[in-house]
Order: sequence, then C-alpha cells, then structure tokens
Amino acid sequence: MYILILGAPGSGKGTQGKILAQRLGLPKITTGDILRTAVERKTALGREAKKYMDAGKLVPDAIVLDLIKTELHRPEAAEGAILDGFPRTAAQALLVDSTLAERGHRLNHILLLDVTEDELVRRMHARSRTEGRSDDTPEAIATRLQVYQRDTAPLVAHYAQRGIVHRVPGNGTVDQIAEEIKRIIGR
Ligand code: B4P
Repeated sequence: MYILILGAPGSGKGTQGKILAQRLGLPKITTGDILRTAVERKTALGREAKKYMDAGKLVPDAIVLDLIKTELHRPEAAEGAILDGFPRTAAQALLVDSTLAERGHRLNHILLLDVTEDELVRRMHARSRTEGRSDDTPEAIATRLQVYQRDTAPLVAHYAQRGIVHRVPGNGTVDQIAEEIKRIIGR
C-alpha cells in the first residue's frame, strides 16, 4: 500500500506519517529529512539544497527527481511506503506515478491534512524555539506557505480525479488526527 501525506508546511505530515508507518509496518520516505541530512553532512547535494531550503523555496526538480526515484526503488519500499513531503510539484507527481506503475503499483490513498494558516504559523514558530530549523524563520515560513499554494496545492485536483483524496481535519490533537486517519484507511 502506498500512502501519500499531503499538506502545507507545519500541517503535521511528519508527525502523522511516523505514527502511520509504525502502525502499518511500512517504511516512511521523507524528502525533507533526506535533504536535511545531506545539508548536515555537507554533501554536494546538501550544499546545493541548503540555499533553497533556508529561503523556504523548493529544491529544484532537477535535483530532487533523481532522489525520489532512488528512494522509491529501494527494496524496502517494493510493496508499500508512506510518502511524506513529496511529490510537491507536477513533475514529481508524474515521476511517482510512473515509477510505481513500472512495478504494477499506484498510490492508494492521499491524506490531505487540512490546517488553518494561523495554526500552521503558530506550530512553525513554536518549533523555531525548540528545534532551530533554519527554515523556520518568519520570512522562510511566509515563502513556504506561498510556495505550497502555488506548486503543491494544485496536485490535490490531479489526484482528486482518481477519487483517492481524503481530507483530514488537522487542527486537533495528534491523537485525534491519528484516529481519524485510522478510520479512513480502515486499519
Ligand atoms: P519538509 O521537511 O517537508 O517541511 P515542511 O513541508 O515545512 O513540513 P514540516 O516538517 O514543517 O511539517 P510537519 O507537518 O511535519 O520540507 C522542508 C524543505 O525541504 C522544503 O521547504 C523544501 O525546501 C525541501 N524539500 C523537501 N521535500 C522536497 C521536495 N519533494 N521537492 C523540493 N523540495 C523539497 O511538522 C509540523 C510541526 O507541528 C512539528 O513541529 C510538529 O511537532 C507539530 N505538530 C504536528 N502535529 C501537530 C498537532 N496536531 N498539534 C500541534 N502541533 C503539531
């Protein structure tokens, strides 16, 4: 089973993805974590990605498409995975669809975490005080929210045609949202 968790920055994708991956025994692929690790290790990918991430912009498809393909080809993801943080652009969505189709798979569920902008901003400001992520500055947060609306939110319409998008109210507590996801997935 392949499940995509979609939502604005700060909507709880990472939080819910982790709970869901543990419950279903599936690997979680998180492009944000992979890119942050590359930045910490100062690899060529990390040095290139950092300029975009710190500004709250998407890392260009030219860099991310290869990364996505490699992750989806990992043996652990051969029968299913939780996709957290990608696809984020139309080109990434096409790549995910075609890569899964090569093995006779497709996305089964898309969980769209629906959180008000006030709450998104509150969460990211709260995190900036505890985790010190370099893209949780007021300027980068504003850019990330704009980029989400421009590049990623249109993917909802792309997937809605297939009838696999589930809108999940995301303003509640972590446990309430996890329960709602369990109800939607049916396990
Ligand atoms: P991500 O790491 O994916 O970051 P994000 O979209 O900003 O999500 P975030 O981690 O903040 O949200 P989450 O909802 O988990 O990407 C970071 C950057 O990497 C991007 O801006 C981009 O530059 C680059 N990137 C990543 N993937 C890419 C791709 N495919 N293509 C191009 N570039 C890419 O966290 C929410 C916070 O709220 C947490 O602190 C959590 O503790 C808290 N929270 C969660 N649920 C809550 C709840 N119910 N109540 C209260 N707080 C909650």
